[in-house]
Amino acid sequence: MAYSHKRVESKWQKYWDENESFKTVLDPKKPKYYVLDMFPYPSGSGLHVGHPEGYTATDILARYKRTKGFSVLHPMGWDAFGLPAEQHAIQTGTHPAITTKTAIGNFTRQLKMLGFSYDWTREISTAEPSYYKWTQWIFKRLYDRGLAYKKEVPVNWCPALKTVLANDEVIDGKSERGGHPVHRVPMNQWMLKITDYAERLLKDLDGVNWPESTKDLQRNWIGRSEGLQMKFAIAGAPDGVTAGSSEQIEIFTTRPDTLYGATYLVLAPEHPLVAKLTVAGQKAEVDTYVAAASRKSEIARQEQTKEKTGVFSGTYAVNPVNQEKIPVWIADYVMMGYGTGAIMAVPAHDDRDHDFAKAFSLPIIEVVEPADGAAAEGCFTGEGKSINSGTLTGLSTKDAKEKIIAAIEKEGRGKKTVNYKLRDWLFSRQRYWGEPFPIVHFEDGTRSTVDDEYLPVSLPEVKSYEPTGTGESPLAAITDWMNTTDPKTGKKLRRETDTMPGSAGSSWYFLRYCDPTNDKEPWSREAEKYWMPVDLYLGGPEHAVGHLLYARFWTKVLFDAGLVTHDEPFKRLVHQGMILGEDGEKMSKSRGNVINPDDVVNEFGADTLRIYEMFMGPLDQDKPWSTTAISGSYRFLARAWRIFLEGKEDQEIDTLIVKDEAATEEDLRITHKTIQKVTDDIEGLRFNTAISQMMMFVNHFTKEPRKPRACLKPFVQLLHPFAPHMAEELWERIGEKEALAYAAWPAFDPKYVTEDAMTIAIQVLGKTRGTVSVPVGSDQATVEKAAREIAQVASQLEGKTVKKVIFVPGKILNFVVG
Ligand code: ANZ
Repeated sequence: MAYSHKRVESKWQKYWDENESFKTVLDPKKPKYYVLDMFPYPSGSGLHVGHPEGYTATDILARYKRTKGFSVLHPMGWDAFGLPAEQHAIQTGTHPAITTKTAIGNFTRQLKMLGFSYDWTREISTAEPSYYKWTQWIFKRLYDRGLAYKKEVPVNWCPALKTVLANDEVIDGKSERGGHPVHRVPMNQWMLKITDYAERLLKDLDGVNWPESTKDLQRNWIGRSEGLQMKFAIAGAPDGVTAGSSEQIEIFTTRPDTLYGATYLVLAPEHPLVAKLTVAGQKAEVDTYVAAASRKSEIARQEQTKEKTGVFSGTYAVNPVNQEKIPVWIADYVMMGYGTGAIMAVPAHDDRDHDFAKAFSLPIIEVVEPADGAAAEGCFTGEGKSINSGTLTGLSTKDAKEKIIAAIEKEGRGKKTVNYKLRDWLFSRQRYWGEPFPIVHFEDGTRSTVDDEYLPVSLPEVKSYEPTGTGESPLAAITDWMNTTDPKTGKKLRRETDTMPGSAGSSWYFLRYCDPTNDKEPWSREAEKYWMPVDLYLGGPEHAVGHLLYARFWTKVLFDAGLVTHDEPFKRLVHQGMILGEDGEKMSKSRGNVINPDDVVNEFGADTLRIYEMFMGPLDQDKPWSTTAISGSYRFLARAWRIFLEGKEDQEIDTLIVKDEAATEEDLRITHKTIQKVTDDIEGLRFNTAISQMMMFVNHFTKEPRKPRACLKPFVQLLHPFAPHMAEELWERIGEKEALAYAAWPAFDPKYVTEDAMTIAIQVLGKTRGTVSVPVGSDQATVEKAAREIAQVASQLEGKTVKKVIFVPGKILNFVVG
């Protein structure tokens, strides 16, 4: 083996570490480039091969931009609070801080082993008091701006596990872990008013360079709908119980044009009017139904295919446009959390209402037809033209909406409304391993934030990590931490015992990297202004909504508070695809198809792993691992190495054969073409094709005996972002003194990269009279024109008739004259 990756890689990793080669300083004279990876949760199992995919891509950019004269911010840190460390603590009693520290140590070793050029002096961890101090500080700014409040909200409460569960921890009304029943119960929770920012979060997506699919996911999540909110009067029930009730049912509809087709109303089971409007005879049935609905998840309730269930309240309302009495039903396909929690049902034009009306034999009245008058198949949910709709009949959907909205508004019965699907952010957890809130409660029930000078509110030591069973966090069991006194007034206080969710610390970490050791403020203005926004952010598509939306929200709040200068944090976003197992399935322990990066690096080296993961295919696509293909990447590097060493296999050889000899035209063409292609491809994140081009370069110089410095030196520079260890070693061996990591990126000479020319022999009656040089792929007409301009050819043709022209593309053009 000609190349000892172990020796070379550890040599350069040590060198970078000792020299702090990638330490970044703010240099106002230089342009900046901020390239960021989504920081990892330091799990006990270490890196998987999916991590280095994104990290190599950003490392290539970071290394490339440094050589282009940018001041590059390329940091790494740890999203260190989280459930697994807490669960481990419950099982073993080991403090989450200890588990987390061990995991961080392992991650750091692995990242260094891969040669990533992070500025390790900027490392942060969200679970460190010096970091979460500022998370608490930011929470205070949200609180002071009225964006944090406490509210009774329905949460997933699992009595057996004594804890609140996130939606994705509940499957079919049972806990994912253990399969215990989960109920929706109201609990007092911290909420953040992200809904205040719905419109801006939506609108500003237009200005960022993100994958369209991710923007769409955010748009759908925010879910803006324009419609009408209107009130229906109660007609009462035949038994007189609710007759003449002054209650009104307020609904939200995006299709007010279908009002004539509304044949019943539906209340969500949790709607406060359910109890008031249910007649005595229906009470038992309604109570049973409401209880059953509380055990279902929202997702299950909204399933389009699920059989519709519901129960009649016994009461009727009045459709104001035609005075029809329409029944009021209770059904779980209507959600309390959206719009008003009540709907007018139009079974002819809404699928859910249609299924429901069929199931309960309710009337279906068609009030819209397709604009072209064609017969609609089944339930027509599109827009078209109103029919059977009084004064709306004949109008287009758009005009009908406007007309009915104006009429209802005039009557004072409703108003045009914009609704968002986006809900406020449930921001509290009843857990130990999270940021404590900087909040204290007084005996009189009022509360206050903790003064900045007393931050951070540190997590105290606990003996047991189990939740208390009352719905409170383990912090509530530490009474001498929880009960305290105000240092200023001496008043008795009780600390907030909830902690913040995992997404708190990750909603602003990109700001902390700008100025990570500042202990006076979360970041200096100067640092934020210089570094932000992030120029390239790379991470998995699973964060399309949660993290990316929360980070945008906090950035906008901080912008409004005058604390940052940009209101969008991530200018360009890219998702890497998933690396699948060799069997094409998702890697998982149970399938036994997991590849461990430690093993790969040990066998083939970090440079090979980097090259291989970038060569697998386009960055954003899912791709299966291939052991055969990784050997191919290894061989490519071995061949590149051999160009420089005179075929001698001995790794200790340091007589390189790079010479200051002249390069041929062809040598220069392939070199400059490679510079051009690799440069373009790095900018466009097309790393696989950049590597293909470098392979062509290597093939060329493997065949050629010449080793001109003018070609091989720039090649080392192009190789450097991809395979930095080997590149550093070659750089040193060819005697370059300047630091490779900062040596100016090679420029290509356009004269060598213009479309390649080809030479074609020109014959007259089979005898060669000259040659022409034309662009590759030129057609007969082009070649013929060029040929006629050659003097010898022109003189041969003079006075003769060209009977035929024989053209062999790429080779010969023959004039047959008579
Ligand atoms: C009558 C109607 C007729 C509707 C029609 C649709 C089609 P988006 O676009 O998602 O905002 N709706 C309103 N509130 C609801 C709730 N809390 N739970 C379940 N469904 C609810 O959808 C708005 C439409 O969803 C509303 O317009 C309402 O049904 C229903 F041909 O009203 B529509």
